[in-house]
Amino acid sequence: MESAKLFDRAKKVIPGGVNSPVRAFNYVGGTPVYMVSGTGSKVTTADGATLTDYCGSWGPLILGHSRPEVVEAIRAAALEGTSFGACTPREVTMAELICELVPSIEMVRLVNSGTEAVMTALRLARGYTGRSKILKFDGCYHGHTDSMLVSAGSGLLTGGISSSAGVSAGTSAETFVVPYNDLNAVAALFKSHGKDIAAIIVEPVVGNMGLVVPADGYLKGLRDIATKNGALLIFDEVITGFRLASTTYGNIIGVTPDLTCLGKIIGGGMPIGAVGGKGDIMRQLAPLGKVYQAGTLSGNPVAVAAGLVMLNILKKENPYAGMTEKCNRLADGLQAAAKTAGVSLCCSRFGGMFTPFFCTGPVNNLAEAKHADTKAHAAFFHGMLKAGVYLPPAQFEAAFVSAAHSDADIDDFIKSAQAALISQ
Ligand code: HOZ
Repeated sequence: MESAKLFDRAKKVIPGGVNSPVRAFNYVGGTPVYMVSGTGSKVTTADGATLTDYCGSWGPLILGHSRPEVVEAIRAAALEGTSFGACTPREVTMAELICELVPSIEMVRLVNSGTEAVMTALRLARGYTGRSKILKFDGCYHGHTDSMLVSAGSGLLTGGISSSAGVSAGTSAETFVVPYNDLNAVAALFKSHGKDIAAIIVEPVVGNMGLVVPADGYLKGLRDIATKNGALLIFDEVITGFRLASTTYGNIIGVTPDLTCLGKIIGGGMPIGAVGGKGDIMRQLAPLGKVYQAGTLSGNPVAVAAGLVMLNILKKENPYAGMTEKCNRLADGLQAAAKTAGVSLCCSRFGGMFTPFFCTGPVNNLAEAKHADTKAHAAFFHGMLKAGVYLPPAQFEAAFVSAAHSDADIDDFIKSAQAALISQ
């Protein structure tokens, strides 16, 4: 198998053979599948297989792989020049479009990834409030900046690493952690430490402990507590921004964060990120203010070209109801297949996102997510892979339905799931 051969070569020169840990398949067993191309909902592998892809580069391929208009924008931008390390016209249009689509974002700074967006948001929150502590939630993942690796989700969670080595005790001590979906825990923490907390950061809908949906009133409750205590509220919408509508989730539900972090989702598959929010906070950034942030590739013209075209297509075509409908049908079909097979399964779903948790559920927080049987998940992952369906290779991740998934894809998913679950 070509993938296995590539992985053997990779392990000699790349730590663990991968450039991002979840890809190593350590959590499902076996060796990673190497992707060589993708069109619409399908990817082809180095082994010559065609798979229906529900990982979608972890969210940003809302229009599917290689949407022609996006590819053409990348090609045209690259012909004009791949990087200038200087101002370019398109970054202005991109910033204007983000501010138009997300009213809580009055000003925006483009960066290169969600991790960078979060780093910048935290620094801004500390600079603006003059406070040092940040509150995050158990199992939420905000990229790999040091202080956010405490009790983090995604690859750390799946790998059983509660906090990364190499993060100083001093840095970890700046992060408070409480369970997600528990306003009382937040209120209690603010009672004892409210004067030190610069910001609450949250994935408004969590994708990184598997998909976990906020309880009614939870995000509004966070807003109220932050406001009452002079702390900022940061929504990490690296997964949810433009995934549920052509705006942020905060805007959909009418809860206004002070800052919003966006990531790969605004790049149409190219590396990009952004942090935006209230003007008086954003104006603290250098060169206007004293909070420093910089980057040669920030606002890279090729990434911006791809993102602009994708965001404009999303605005025009509004594919969200269709994605939600397909995702619900997939999740219902999966749930029914599990019932028939006698497998304990709770399929979380929200818009075009889903996670099959292998436990009875419901899953409202990390403690409940951890009830999932990861061995059953691994068996399901491989059963689906054999049937030509590619899912995120870890239990504690969200999967994605794109606008390019067809009704036939969903039918095929359900049929494959029925067979995979019966043989578990
Ligand atoms: N941390 C990402 C999932 N939430 C995985 C990134 C990747 O492996 O590409």
